[in-house]
Amino acid sequence: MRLAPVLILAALGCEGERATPATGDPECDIDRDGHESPECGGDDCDDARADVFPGAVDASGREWIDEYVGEATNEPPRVAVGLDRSVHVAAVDVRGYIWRYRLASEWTADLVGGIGATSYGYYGAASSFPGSVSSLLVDPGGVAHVATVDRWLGPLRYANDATEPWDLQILDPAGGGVVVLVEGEGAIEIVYQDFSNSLVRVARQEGDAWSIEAPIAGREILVAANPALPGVVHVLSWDDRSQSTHAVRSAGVWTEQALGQLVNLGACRIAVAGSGALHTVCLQSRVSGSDWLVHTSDEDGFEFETVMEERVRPIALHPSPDGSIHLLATRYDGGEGTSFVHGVLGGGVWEIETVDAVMGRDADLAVDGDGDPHVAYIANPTTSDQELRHATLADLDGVDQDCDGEDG
Ligand SMILES: [Ca+2]
Ligand SMILES: [Ca+2]
Ligand SMILES: [Ca+2]
Repeated sequence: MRLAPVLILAALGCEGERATPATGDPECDIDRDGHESPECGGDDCDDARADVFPGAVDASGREWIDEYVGEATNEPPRVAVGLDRSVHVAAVDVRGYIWRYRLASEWTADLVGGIGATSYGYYGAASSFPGSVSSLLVDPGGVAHVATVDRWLGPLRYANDATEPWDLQILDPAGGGVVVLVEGEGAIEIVYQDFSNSLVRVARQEGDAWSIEAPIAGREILVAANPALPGVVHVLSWDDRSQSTHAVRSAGVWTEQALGQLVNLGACRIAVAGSGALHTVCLQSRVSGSDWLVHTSDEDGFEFETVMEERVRPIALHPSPDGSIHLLATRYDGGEGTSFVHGVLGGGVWEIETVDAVMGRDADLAVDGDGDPHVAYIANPTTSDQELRHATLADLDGVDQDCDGEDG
């Protein structure tokens, strides 16, 4: 199940099979497969799917398909899926503005706010220092929440789409590091780092106001919430001497467990499965110089097992409603981009596949209610043609991919 053939065919179609007349208007080729929509006189029978165009191959089974979402810069996008299966992506454009893209029947885009590449006065370096989207969460009511800080540890900001338009407000002028939105018990919360004081802060929404407390210590942190139990939050932290602590909040009470020296947690991602187990996937640096992808969970006492004997970097870890855990990782290739690795841990067994696509390291993963993964990523990361794209596993049975009017 590979992306590359789809992309190659798309490119061939672009060269040799473009219908005439071609307007060249980007609005006429929304899915960017080189074939314009019938409304524009083109021959693309589905201009919302880049894997559907004359010259494509009718396939069966499940395959990764990906599509253009919007313009973007090299800041990690965030992806989240609502209970209604709507896909939400938050990303930063080259001017430093944050957008929320939403896929229901088709993609829509709305402006969350500008975090101030320009207001900070370094417009010329805007592509280097835009705002960044730290966290995106869609709550059970369908409201999307965004939390941001900029690269220079600027203020922590927050907005949601419960009202139009978005209103990006400063929540903590002191800012913070790793910022994660979680569904607390009866309220949205933001868990983040207070670098200056080596504390973990929790901001809790109460009506229109926010209360902020710092219940535990922690310098560098990773945060994950239990998808089945709102209010249960796990924090893995480590100090200057790489001594790690696992803190869990349950029923409002924090308990902490010293873990000693784990692997370099800076190269880890964590997630909590529906069973309540905390899973950690890390790129483990070895003395021999060969780095391996390793996995552990608090269920087995943080004993690490090897997932891949390869240098791949975990980007995101996300629980699935079926109890499995999905992993997104990128493989270094030293070239223009990296291919990505998608793994699923179910029943104690890892299933790993490589998805060949040129992409940067800026990506995110979420899993929808059917257990299907959704990836948001920045394509063409080293060029000026950076694109925000969305990839997912699609069922190809019953799809007329080559536009000849039938499947097969
Ligand atoms: Ca098209
Ligand atoms: Ca198409
Ligand atoms: Ca067909």
